[in-house]
Order: sequence, then structure tokens, then C-alpha cells
Amino acid sequence: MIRLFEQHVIRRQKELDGVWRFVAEDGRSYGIPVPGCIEQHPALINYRGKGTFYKTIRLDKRTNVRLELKGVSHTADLYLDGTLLAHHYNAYTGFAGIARDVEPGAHEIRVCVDNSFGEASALHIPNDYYTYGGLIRPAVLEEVGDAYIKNVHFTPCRLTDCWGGRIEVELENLGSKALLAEIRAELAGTLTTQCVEAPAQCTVKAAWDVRCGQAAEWNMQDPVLYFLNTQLWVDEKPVDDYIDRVGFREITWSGSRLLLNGSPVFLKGFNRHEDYGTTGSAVPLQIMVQDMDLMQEAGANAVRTCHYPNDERFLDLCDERGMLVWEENHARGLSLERMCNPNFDRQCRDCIDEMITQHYNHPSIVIWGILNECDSASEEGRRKYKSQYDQIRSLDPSRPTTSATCKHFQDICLDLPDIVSFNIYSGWYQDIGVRERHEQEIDWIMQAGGRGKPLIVSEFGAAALYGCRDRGHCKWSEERQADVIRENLEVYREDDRLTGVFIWQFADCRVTEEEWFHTRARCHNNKGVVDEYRRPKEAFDVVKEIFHEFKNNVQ
Ligand code: ADA
Repeated sequence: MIRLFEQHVIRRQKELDGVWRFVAEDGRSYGIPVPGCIEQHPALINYRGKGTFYKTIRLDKRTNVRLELKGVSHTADLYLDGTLLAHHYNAYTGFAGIARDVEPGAHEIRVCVDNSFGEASALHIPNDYYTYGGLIRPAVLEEVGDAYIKNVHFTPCRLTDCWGGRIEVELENLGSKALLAEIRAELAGTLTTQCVEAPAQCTVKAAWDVRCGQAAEWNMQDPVLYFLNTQLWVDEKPVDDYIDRVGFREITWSGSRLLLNGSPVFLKGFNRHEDYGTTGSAVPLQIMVQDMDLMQEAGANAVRTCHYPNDERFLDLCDERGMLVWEENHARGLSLERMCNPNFDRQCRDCIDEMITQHYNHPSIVIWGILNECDSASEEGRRKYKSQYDQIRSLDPSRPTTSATCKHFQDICLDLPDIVSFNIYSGWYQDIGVRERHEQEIDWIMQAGGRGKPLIVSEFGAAALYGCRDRGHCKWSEERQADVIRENLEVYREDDRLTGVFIWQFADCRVTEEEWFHTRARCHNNKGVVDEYRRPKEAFDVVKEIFHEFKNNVQ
């Protein structure tokens, strides 16, 4: 499944799921499922390096072929019949390549992948999560005409007496002749049209406002979604379409509150890595649904996509369930030295650009985040934080920005984001009273740039090995994890200066042995309230007990 709904009726689209041939660096060949991770094969559990995927497709007529890969970990070169269509870095955003005038018959897709570490990769590094290898998200084959719709964005807006919004359509003319196109957009019972001239071999944009008198609000209790069905007509004939799903909701922030449709919300969230015990980062839809069911059973109303953009199908699920999302660009714990990698700025810029371009329409996304626990304590680091916040605001001023800091008492960037967020592990890394440490943190934040802003405890928690029970509640036991989470939640639930908390973390995840084995038993981050197979630990029931007592909306 490419998305949780059909994106095209006119455009021919096919998912290239199944078993692709994978040839490893040493020439050995394997059948690897797509979507899937190379590491799920018993002979490739620790695979780190280059390799090539092959797939044969057959066309029944001459056409322009558009190949879209939703996620390849972590660097990819996409070829069709030996011609390079696209190069892409980063496992967590999609990319596409187009081949023009491809003849009917058999054709070979080749995807050269590389999940190795080194200076070429500033963001995928040995880390407290695992960089897998492979086509970890759907691969899609499409047939497009010379004119096709490249992207559609919708920005909802509350008008005086109803909902409305702004539709922005980007279309590309691959042909050698200019054309006059008509764009028809149907949304919530309202049909609008725009004519646009598209010069040869150009991409053009059209934008207009729309009133949707019958549209109902999207919110956590009633996440009403509408199809935005955009068609492209040329010479009175429909030649392409692009269907997306949107919600009419407004995110604002005022003082210490984050507001959804004008009402203050309190985010009761989990940090969730995309990682499942048998499939790695190619989390199947069944497990995405199970994760959502478990998080909602625990009383969560929010999820943070730590520490990278997530699979569109999971975001679709959040839209459907009214689960609020803090989505963030790809970065975790990068030192200033790593932030000065010559590829860092460009790789971050591309990731932010693709994340917002590709995920803009999801009503569930309410916060854009950057640079988790990177260097926000130096002037050079500050310049990079500011540049990325500026980039986000230029792409999407409708959502607030934040970044989770751990540079306690040293951070010099808290004046930059709209929301101040901090990661704190009282009771685990620091055997200090939670309340005492929390007051220290808030006092510091208030005078370091956070005063008058919404505040989020973006990470807190403790590790427990699934099944490890200890009557003495020793560290690493399920009992101790439950105790620490309870103590933290009891403090945060009473603090009305907070607008949200995110537990670290929902499920255990694999980490790299390199640099992390010494504090990560099993080479896993064991702070999940469920393990990597989604088996709940004792802490799950503590979260469930307390989250359900939290008020969803705060005054
Ligand atoms: C940090 C980091 C997380 C994880 C966590 C931990 O806050 O943001 O990715 O590494 O610590 O488990 O220690």
C-alpha cells in the first residue's frame, strides 16, 4: 500500500512491492522484499556497505515513466535501463526520477544503495538508533503525460463564517511546446478552477483561495478529513490528477499555550522510532496500526517522529486518528564537529525541504522540529539552528518550530524557536529528585529565552529489559522504569507552565554497536514502554493509568 487512500484515478500508478533481487558488494545475490531492510535476511543482519537492487517492469505503451522511491536507506542512485534518473541522500524522505518516451516492453530498474558511514554522510552516523539498508518504504511506478501535477499544497484557514484555505498547485510541462492548462480542484463540495500557462520544459505554480462552506473542523476527537481532488485538463481533456487528504484545522500558539482551533491543548506523547523487531525500519502497516492502537490505549494524543521524517502511511494514520504529530528533520546528537561536516548544511536543508514539501498537507502535523540535541551552545551552532528555523518558516509559517535541547544551562538558541523543548532524565541518568531538577530547568529556561513561550518536556524516561523483574526495583528492571516514569509524570502533570510531555520512548529500538554497545544492553535502546516486538512492560500500564487522568485540553 502506497498511502492509506487512492492518490490517482487518471494517472496510472502501481506499487512495485514484492521481492527484488539484491546483489551485495561481494557479488552474492538475495531475494529482499520491498518495502524491506537488507538486514532482515539472516546472512545480512549486520550489513553495512553498498549493494544493488534490480527489478524488471513491463510497459504496454510508449510513455513517460515516473519512478518514486518513498525511502531508500540511506543513499541511492536510481537507474532505468542504465540511465541515471536520480541521486538521493537520506533514508527518511522520498524522491523521484522521470524517463521520457519509454518504449513498450521490458525495462530494468536498478537502485544502487549505500548504508555505510563516513564523511559523505553527515546525518546517518553510528547512533542511538540504527541506520538500516534497503528500500525501506514503498517504490512506485507511474505513467505521466508531458504535463503532470508535481505537487499540491493546501493551507486551511478559518474565515469569518466558515472554513476556507489556499490551494497551491505545482505542475511540470515535460514537453517541447508551451501549453495552456486548466486546473480543477474539488474540496469539501466546492469546485474551483484555474487556468495556467506552462512554457515548454518548465515547472509552474498556481495558487488561489477557496471557501468551503460545508467543511467541518478537524480535531482530536473528530478528525474529519476531506479529499482534495485536483485534475489537470489540457485541450478540454483530463490528462492527470492528484488526490490528497486534508483537514480544516488551525494551529496557533500564544503565551505558554499551544492552541488547536483556538483551544489550548496538552500534548501527551510518545517518542517513536521507526523500528520493529523483525523488519527493522521498514515497519509494515500492520505494525503501524498496532503502534497507534497501543499509544491510544495508553492515552497518548501525540507522537514525536524522533529523529527524522516518518513514513507517509503512518502520518496518514495520525490524520485519521486525530493523533497530533511533532515531525522533525533528521539529526540526533550531532557535535559541532559533526555539524561542520561539509555535507551537513546541504543534507539538512534538503531533508527539511523534502519533509515539508512532501508532508505539508497532513493536518496531524502541528509542530516542525529540528536538530535533536545538537550543538546549540556555540555561536557556530546557533548560526545553523537559525538558518534551519528560517528555512522552515519560509516554507511553512502556519506551524510552530521547536528543537529538543540537552544543553542544559548552556543553550544559547532558546530565543529562536516558537516552542522551547528539553530532554531530561531525572531518576535515570541523574539520581536527583524530579521536582527539584524540573524547577531548576524551568528557572533556567525562563531567563534563557523561553519566557512567554510554550514549553515541552520532549524526552524523559528510563530503561528496562523486557521480562527483567526485581523486587528491589534495580535499574534496568521493569519495576524501576515504571517508578521513574510515574515520578516524572506526577510532577509534569501538575505544571501548567507545560504544554506537553513526550515519553522516551514508545518501543525499544536497535542501535549501532559502534560507539553505543557499552550503555545499550543487547545493542538496543531499551527505554521503550513496549519492547521491539510491542510486548508491553510494566511501565505501559503506569502511562495508561496517568495519561488517561490528564486532561486533553487545558485552560
Ligand atoms: C537523548 C536522545 C534520544 C536517546 C535518549 C536516551 O535524549 O535524544 O535519541 O538517545 O537520549 O535514550 O538516552
